[in-house]
Amino acid sequence: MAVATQAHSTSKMFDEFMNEVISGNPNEPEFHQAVREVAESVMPFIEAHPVYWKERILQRIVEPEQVVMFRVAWVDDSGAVRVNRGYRIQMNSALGPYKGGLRFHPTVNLSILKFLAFEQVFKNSLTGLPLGAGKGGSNFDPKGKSDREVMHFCQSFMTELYRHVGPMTDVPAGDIGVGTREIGYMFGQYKRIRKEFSGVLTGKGLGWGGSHIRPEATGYGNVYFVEQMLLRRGDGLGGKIVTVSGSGNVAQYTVEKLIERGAKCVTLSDSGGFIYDPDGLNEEKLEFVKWLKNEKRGRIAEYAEKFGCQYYAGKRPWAIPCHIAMPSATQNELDGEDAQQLVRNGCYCVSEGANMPCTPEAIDVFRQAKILFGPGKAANAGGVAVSGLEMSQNAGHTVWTREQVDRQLQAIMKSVHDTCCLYGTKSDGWVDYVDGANIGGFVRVANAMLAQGVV
Ligand code: NDP
Ligand code: 2IT
Repeated sequence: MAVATQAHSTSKMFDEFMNEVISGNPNEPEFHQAVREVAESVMPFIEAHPVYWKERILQRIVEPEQVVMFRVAWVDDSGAVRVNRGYRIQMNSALGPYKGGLRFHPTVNLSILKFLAFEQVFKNSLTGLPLGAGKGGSNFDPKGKSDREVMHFCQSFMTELYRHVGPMTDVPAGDIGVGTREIGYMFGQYKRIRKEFSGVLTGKGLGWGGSHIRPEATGYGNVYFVEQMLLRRGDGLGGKIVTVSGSGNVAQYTVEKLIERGAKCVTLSDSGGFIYDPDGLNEEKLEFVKWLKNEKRGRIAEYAEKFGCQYYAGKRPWAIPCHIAMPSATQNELDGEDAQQLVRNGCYCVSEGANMPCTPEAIDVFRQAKILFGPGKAANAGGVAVSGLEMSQNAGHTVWTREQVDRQLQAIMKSVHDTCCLYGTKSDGWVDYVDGANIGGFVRVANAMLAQGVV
């Protein structure tokens, strides 16, 4: 189905809706940004199907079902008392239990978590799995903290959060600053308080309820999504030069799959700067990155020292010529000028591993140039999809093999891609994946909300 939609709709309905969102949620710029992008795609669809407007579906979707904010007090290694703020945004339960990650980073605030929870609604819908949407976290900074300090923080965090979550209610997972270590400490505390070994969190260790491929899922999934976009043009990944940002969970497994597919990844970054390795990463270099970031918890600059390549302090990798760019660090890390430079340098595919890494100006540049642009809510849906598979395994008291999970992940990414094409193909055959993901994600959750009445 080719849906005739126009980017940047400025209809009366759109303006009325956005004005309400902005005045009702002041000082939340990231939330406004995420809502505006979806509303631009979805409003023409709503205007063509007025029941969604009459039943105030989008107006209900932007209102979290519940927001929990709480004090997290803990004691550091020196015996000093520390205080952080914890959050859980329970955004939408029309499709299943609330589902989405926890982020521990000093920049965390209500606006950032609401934008992430809002994106999650559409992303989780696109997976086709029974997953509602949520997000949470804290302004706690794990950097420079000992394992013991991280444990004390996680225990204090879960001592409040346990009241609000559960395998049929809300199932958190990892995000920036939350990996298997943090999930382990939180799982241990939940089990201790509730006396219950259950699938209350995903991203658990393989030996204690975790799923094969969950650590790999977001990065692998994004590469599978890129393959689908390329395949539609009879193209593939072999020999392609790829720039990746970040060097955490998503970036590492993006690179792993790219190497396997014969592409050459030439950059990685962290909050200090980026490395440029014109020879490309290989398995040995990637093993070093995993050790450096996951065990030593060091800086990406050390890669440049070890392998004798260039490190650019305080810079982002988007000026490096590439065929494909995969931003995989954080929101708004690729702006309009970066986008222009990428397109000028011949980049023809950008796929978001991170959530909202491209600014609205950057997305405008990509859409105007009609390059392949995979928005995060579609391209990085593999992570939450395998979390959904982890929930199924936990509920069935079973463990699937690596091959079984990987096959399902590939099938889900193909289906997410097909949904984008269904709702995003324009009259000239070009696929607007932004419209496709937003409308495709909206339809499933909106119809569930219509069926479930005014709640
Ligand atoms: P990690 O904590 O494992 O890694 C985050 C990486 O991003 C690190 O390299 C970090 O650098 C860098 N980074 C964080 N903040 C900034 C910043 N302000 N400026 C520059 N670099 C920064 O997180 P993930 O890899 O899990 O998450 C990366 C992105 O992917 C996030 O947007 C997340 O929401 C998204 N995502 C994650 C999923 C998952 O399953 N984990 C699923 C879907 C999306 P440093 O080491 O210096 O902090
Ligand atoms: O942004 C995301 O989709 C995640 N951080 C993963 C969420 C999850 O529940 O696995």
